[in-house]
Amino acid sequence: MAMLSFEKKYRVRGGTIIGGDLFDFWVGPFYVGFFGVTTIFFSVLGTLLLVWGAAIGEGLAGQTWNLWQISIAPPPIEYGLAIAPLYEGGLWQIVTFCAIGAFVSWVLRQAEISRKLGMGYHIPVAYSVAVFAYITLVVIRPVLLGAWGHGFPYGIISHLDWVSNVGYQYLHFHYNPAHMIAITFFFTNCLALAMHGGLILSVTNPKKGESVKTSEHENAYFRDALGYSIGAIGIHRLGLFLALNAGFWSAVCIVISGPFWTRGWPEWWNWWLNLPIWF
Ligand code: UQ2
Repeated sequence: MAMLSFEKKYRVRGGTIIGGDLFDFWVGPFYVGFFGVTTIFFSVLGTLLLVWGAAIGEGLAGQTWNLWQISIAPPPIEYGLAIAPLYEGGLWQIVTFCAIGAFVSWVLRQAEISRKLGMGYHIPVAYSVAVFAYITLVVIRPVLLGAWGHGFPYGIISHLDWVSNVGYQYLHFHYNPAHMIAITFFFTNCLALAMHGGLILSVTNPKKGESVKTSEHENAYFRDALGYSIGAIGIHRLGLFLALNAGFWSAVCIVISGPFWTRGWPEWWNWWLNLPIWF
């Protein structure tokens, strides 16, 4: 692949966390690095194990090549936090290990590239929140509940069934206060990105013969419409804040379900009725 004229300037040595110069090179447009190698290793191994598991079938469940029905499930609850036999959840455990290995490798590769370019760590920090949400689901919460069986199965339909079942286990999951906060962040994030995307496209797509509008126009639009403009950097800080909080409160809402609250979520709100201010 051809290198863009300015790209060479940014292909600087150093910034590696592990391996020194050993993997400090590019393959085509891609930076490799030690963590590029470990990312490839874990993602290829994990994916092959999923395909292999689907091919041989797991436990009593008959194998299927129906893409929607393929599922690699965690061990039964009875296995607790032990290592399970391969076809009784062991495969899920190894795949989970590979997934975490690949995700953490990717975070560290992002960090190496940030260091190399002298940038801040915003990108690896942001991605880490998504990885944290995944690890909360398949490690932190299962460990707090004492069984790997509390992880979610790796399958298209099966993971949806898992979400539905766990939701109903708490009667009505929408009464979970952390879930409410997470959803509010997701929706506000949608609003902010729609406003930002809409604004940028509107100023950069002038009619034929007209020139692209400036940041003055961007500010003026929202001052006219709302009496306030958050600014060009501000909107990106807001976007990062909203997105990170959406992921973070998602992790919180599931980790408190079980380890810290075992009844239905609607009942949690009884604290309000139990305030000593009513007569
Ligand atoms: C803005 C601005 C941008 C933007 C957007 C706004 C010039 C290019 C979208 C407007 C954003 C506001 C008023 C904040 C809205 C608050 C929430 C919680 C959704 O002012 O600066 O830069 O893209």
